[in-house]
This record gives sequence, C-alpha cells and structure tokens, in this order.
Amino acid sequence: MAFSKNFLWGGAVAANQCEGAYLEDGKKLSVPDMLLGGDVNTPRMFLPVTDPDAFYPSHEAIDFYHRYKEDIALMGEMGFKCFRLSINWSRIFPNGDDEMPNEAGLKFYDDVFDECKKYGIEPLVTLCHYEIPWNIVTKYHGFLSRETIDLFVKYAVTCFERYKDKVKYWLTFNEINIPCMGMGNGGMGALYGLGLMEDEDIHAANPVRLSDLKSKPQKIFEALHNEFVASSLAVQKGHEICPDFMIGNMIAHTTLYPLTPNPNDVFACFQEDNFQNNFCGDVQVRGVYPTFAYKFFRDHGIDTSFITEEDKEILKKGTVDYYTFSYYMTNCVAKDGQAEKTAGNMSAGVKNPYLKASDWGWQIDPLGLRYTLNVLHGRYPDIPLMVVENGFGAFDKVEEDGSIHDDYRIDYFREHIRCMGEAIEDGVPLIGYTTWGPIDLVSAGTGQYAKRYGFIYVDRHDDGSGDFSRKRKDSFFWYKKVIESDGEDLE
Ligand code: BGP
Repeated sequence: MAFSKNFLWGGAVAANQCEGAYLEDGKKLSVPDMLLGGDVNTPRMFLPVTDPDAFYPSHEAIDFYHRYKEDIALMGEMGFKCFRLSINWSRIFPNGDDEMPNEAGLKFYDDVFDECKKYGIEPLVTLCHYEIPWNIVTKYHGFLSRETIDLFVKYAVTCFERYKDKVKYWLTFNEINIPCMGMGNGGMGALYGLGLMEDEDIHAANPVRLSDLKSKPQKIFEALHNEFVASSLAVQKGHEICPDFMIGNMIAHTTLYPLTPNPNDVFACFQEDNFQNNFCGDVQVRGVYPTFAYKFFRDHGIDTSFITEEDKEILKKGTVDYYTFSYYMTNCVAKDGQAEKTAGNMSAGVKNPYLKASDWGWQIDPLGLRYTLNVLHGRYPDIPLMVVENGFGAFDKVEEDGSIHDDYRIDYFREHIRCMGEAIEDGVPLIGYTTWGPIDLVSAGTGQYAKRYGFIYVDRHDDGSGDFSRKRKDSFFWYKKVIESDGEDLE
C-alpha cells in the first residue's frame, strides 16, 4: 500500500474565499475585500474605496462564517483526516496594529477547531493566505516596512498561544513565491502576497486592473525579504511555545519544462524555475539565499543591502519543519518570446502541445506531480512534503433532480492521486494531501463562483444570486471511498 494509515487526506480553503461576514464581530477590511469579481477574460479590479453599488465576492463568499458546522460535518462525512484553513488576520487584529487582539475573532476559530475535533479532523492552519489587513497596506505599505514584521510576529504568537492545544500543523504564508511570478514584475502577486502597492494606486481615482498594478522590483524584493524574516521569527517563536508544532512554508509550484531540447530553452527554463519555484523554498528550508538569487538581483540592479547580517542569522535559525506546495499544472518555457502562451495560476506560461487544459487554460499534468515530488525530495531530502492544494476548477451543472455529475473532476483527482502513490513508492516522504476547495468557493484569480472546485456544491452565483445551500456532487462519494480505502480504491 502506497499511502500509510496516518496519511493526512483532506481539503483546503482560505478564510477570505469562504468565510464572508467581512465586517462582522469586529473584523475590518483586508486586501481581498477591496477586489471586484472578474472572469476568464476580465481581470479583477481593485477599488481604493468600497463602492456600495459594486459586488465584492469576498464580502459574503460562501458564508462559511455562519455555516461552518454544516460544512465541517460534510467533511467529516467524507472521512477527512485534515482540514487546511486560514485564520483571517483582520479578525484577530482588525487594523493589523491594534494593541489587543479581538476576542470575538479568536473565539470564532476556537469554535471551528472544536468542530473539527468532533470528527477527528486535524486542522492545518495558514496564518496568512493573502489576508493582510488593509490598514497595513495603506499605513505601512505592507511588508515593505520592517514594522510589519513585528505586527505579523505578534499576530502569529497570539494564535500559537491561543490554539496550541488544538492545532499542531501550521503554515506561515500562503504561496510566498507569488511575487516572483513573472520575475517580480509587481501586480497581483505583490498586493496579495506582500500588501504592497504604490501610493498612486492606493489612491487611484478609478478602478485599477490587478494586472496593471506597478510595484517596483526593488520594493518587491525588500518586502519579500521582510516576509522571510517574519516567517522565520514566527517559526522560532512557535517552537518555543510548543516544540511539537510542525511549521511549514507554502510554495505555488508551477512546474516548468523546456519547450524543446534546444539548450537555449533548457537554460531559460532552468533559470525561470530557479527563480519562480526554488528561490523562496531554498531560503525557507535551507535558511540562506541561494547564489542564483544574488545573480538575479545584480542583473536587475537591485540593491541587496536590506539583507543584513542579523537577518541572515534569523533565516538560518527559523527554517521550516516541512515543505508544502500547491500543484495545479505544468507550463513550458521557451527562450523565444513568440511561443504560444497559455494561462496559469498568477502567471502565464508557454503551451505544452502534449497536454489538455481546463476551461481556464490551466494545463492538466498528473505525471508532472510525480516528477515534482521527486525533484523536491531531491532538493530538500531531510524534510517531509505535503501537497496542500490541487484541484480542477470547472463549470458544474445541477441536474433537475439536484444531482451533479462531475466525472471530469473525479478523472483529474484519480490520476493525480495515482501519481502521488507512485511518488511515495519512489521513496518520497509525502505526509498528506488537501485538495483545493473541497467546497465551492470564490476564485482567488478571477473572483468567480462559477469556477468551481468542490466535492460540495454551493448555490451561489456571480450575479450575487443563490441561497447558499449545499449539495453533494458525485465526486463527494468518490473521495469518501478513496479516503476510506487509504487511496487504494480510485475507481
Ligand atoms: C492558489 C491559491 C488559492 C486558490 C487556488 C486556485 O493560488 O492559494 O487561494 O484560489 O490557487 O486558484 P483560483 O481560485 O484562481 O482558481
């Protein structure tokens, strides 16, 4: 049997994409609350002030805040061993820099973790899944300010102390490498990941497309450095509070292949892969900046005096206990910029002629997951790995009798799980798998509800209609069987 009895099977969500209740019980605005919905052809827009007439998908999301009991019961019914969720920073410190935490926010997550426990579900908690309080963006320019390091560490310590008896598995920042997508050209990655915007965008008179935000690379890499330091300090504090904590990093891993065997393509791919996929992991797992990062900074005229000797010590002492990543697709890289492009998670890539893609242009590559797991184990041989996001965004159709036949989703998962099992047989220490969006939720990239990932359907639509009721899709019963059989029964 490839999968052990204690393999962590489950699903993953983010607070801002499922909770809603965006100003309830003391919570204040955070980054995603400022974003409108788009679709595959329409980018999400940012509005500096809340427009009462506009539709903001995260404001109500799927109303998990009021329905978590029903949702966790459904996950329990599927046999989940693990539920990855994030704490919304602005529920705990509504402005990010408040003196005292907000008790109502702390209590909400106590209740959620207690509910998980009822079903024997282990929570896996991301401290920051794009949920930087809006006040930190406007007052501190996100992680560009070193003060934000202290604010994050105070928030992390508050959570560690409060939940130390309920939560063992933690992640510091979701997809910390997204500012490196597109070689650090700003935009969505800088805002989501670092809370970083230029003043002219923060105070823009008209809506701004996320793809048009223009943070400068010098600021992006300085802010990213501060985030590494914040993450490492949180790891150290967490271990002081509870030596048993498992605290990990989280990387958006879009695995890259050279488009052709032309050495120019191979080397371009090597460089992009290093920068996009390996740079942040190396800092967080090995505790040092890789040499290729310094070369990149030199080539791009980035002054690295922000990497102080004292910070280097912090990075060395605060390395992570396990490496986690999201895996949705692979893309190609070509030296020649004319090659045909395809869409991707936060960044576009070059189309692979051998792969099919989802309706959003994300290429489907199960074997790529086996390859990725082996490559990562080779790079970080001393720590376990976990796939904390993988899934298939698709349009679902509800039949007249209420059933939802999502065999395309089952096919996607079946092949990815098969390849994970093979990777375990290859010798990869994989400890768990949480699918993205076990329940339909708001898409981070497009803000859509119509891009559905769930085993559980939610009656909520892009025009704001729907009664939020939940339904089991065919994939619900299939995944239950997979978990019950420890990954043996994939039919
Ligand atoms: C990852 C994010 C998630 C999630 C997922 C799917 O990048 O960590 O928050 O949303 O991608 O992407 P999307 O929602 O754009 O389909």
